[in-house]
Amino acid sequence: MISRVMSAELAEHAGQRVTIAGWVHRRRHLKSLSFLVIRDRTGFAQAVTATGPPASDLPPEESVVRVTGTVTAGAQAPGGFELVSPEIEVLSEPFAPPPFDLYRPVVTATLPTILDHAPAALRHPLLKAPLEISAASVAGFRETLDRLGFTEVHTPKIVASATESGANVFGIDYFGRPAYLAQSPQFYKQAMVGVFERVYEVGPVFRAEPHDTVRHLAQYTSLDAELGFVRDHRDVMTVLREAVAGMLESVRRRAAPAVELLGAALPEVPAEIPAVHFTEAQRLTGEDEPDLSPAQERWLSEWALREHGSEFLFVTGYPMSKRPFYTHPDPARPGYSNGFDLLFRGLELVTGGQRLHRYADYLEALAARGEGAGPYEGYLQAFRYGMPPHGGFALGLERWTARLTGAANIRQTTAFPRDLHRLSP
Ligand code: AMO
Repeated sequence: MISRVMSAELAEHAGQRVTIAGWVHRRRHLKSLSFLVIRDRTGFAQAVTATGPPASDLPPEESVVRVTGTVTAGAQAPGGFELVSPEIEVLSEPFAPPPFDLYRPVVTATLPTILDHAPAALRHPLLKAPLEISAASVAGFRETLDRLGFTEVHTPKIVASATESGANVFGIDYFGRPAYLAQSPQFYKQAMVGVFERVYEVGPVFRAEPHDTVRHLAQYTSLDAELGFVRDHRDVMTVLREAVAGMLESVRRRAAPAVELLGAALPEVPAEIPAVHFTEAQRLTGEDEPDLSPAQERWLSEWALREHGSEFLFVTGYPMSKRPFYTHPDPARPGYSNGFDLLFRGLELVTGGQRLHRYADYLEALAARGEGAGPYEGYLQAFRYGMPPHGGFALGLERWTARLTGAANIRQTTAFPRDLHRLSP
């Protein structure tokens, strides 16, 4: 490693001559003083030259430099300490200026410009912050499920059949055979319940979404969990509540500066998240469509906040006709399922539920939908050999981060979004 002190540690080295390294965030010249602000992974540090070159002679913004100087208290410096009498070594000179000024406290570029120039643009603290919150959320998800006895699994993303409905699946040529990009690890996470009882996966999933919306991507990160020996979907909802609470706790602990920079208001997770049955949700919103519209989801979220003081709301018991064939019916209400969604701040964040677990039930469910078992043979193997009652859920990471940070567009919450139009960078 290049030997260096991190910017956040300068105070521990007061009076010493140390070396820091990072990117030139900003050059400035004030009277006879020139300032160089260096950005590293822990924050910012400032170097001051009293008699040195004017700002225009300092290495330009986004140069990668090593700066050796004496750590001295400086009231205006980030963290209260700065480097004086610096020697500057340039490790890499930028070939071109960044697409917009990365040092300005506000982002002056439009979203398309940001996305077109993501490798540089994401260095801006405001654009990096959602990614820090996203990373902290995943760490909290893993931590919580590890604690609850789950095993992390990694399942194939090249698969032989669609899981969530044929319509929005990407087809690929797999050595001359048709194959698909996985829309969800659904079948594999269920199979792995037969191996580990409790599993989770953090991975990419692919949806050929034909619509350009602020909440859909063609590739997103799915936080999936699946667990055996449940009584019904309510046990899954309890685990999901724990996972969400753990994600928030981790964001508070690991990403506090990003939360503060964005002014993000983090929600409280109620000890028990309020739940309404699908039919009750329809009654409340005064509509009886077979699915909930985005407008109904927004209305229900406002209702939950008003009536229950909760930014989260479970909607349970979706109609069987609106759920995939693996969904377990509600034994007490014909036509309705043991499937649920979790709404968060007006948006569907999670889908989950109890699954069928008997082989014969799968054959019957497929037949009822006019489908043969053929394409699902690989999947159905798990159920030939004994599976416990089980269920699980999938949480869309980018939607979560968007709702936490107040990002209007899901594209602001992932480094290199893929959508109808965007394949590069
Ligand atoms: P579903 O298809 O509802 O369920 O997806 C689960 C969650 O993933 C997110 N999501 C998306 N995020 C960004 N862009 C998209 N195009 C997109 N589509 C979905 C949402 C959604 O709630 N196998 C089931 C889950 C399960 O039952 O375990 C499934 O995939 O946040």
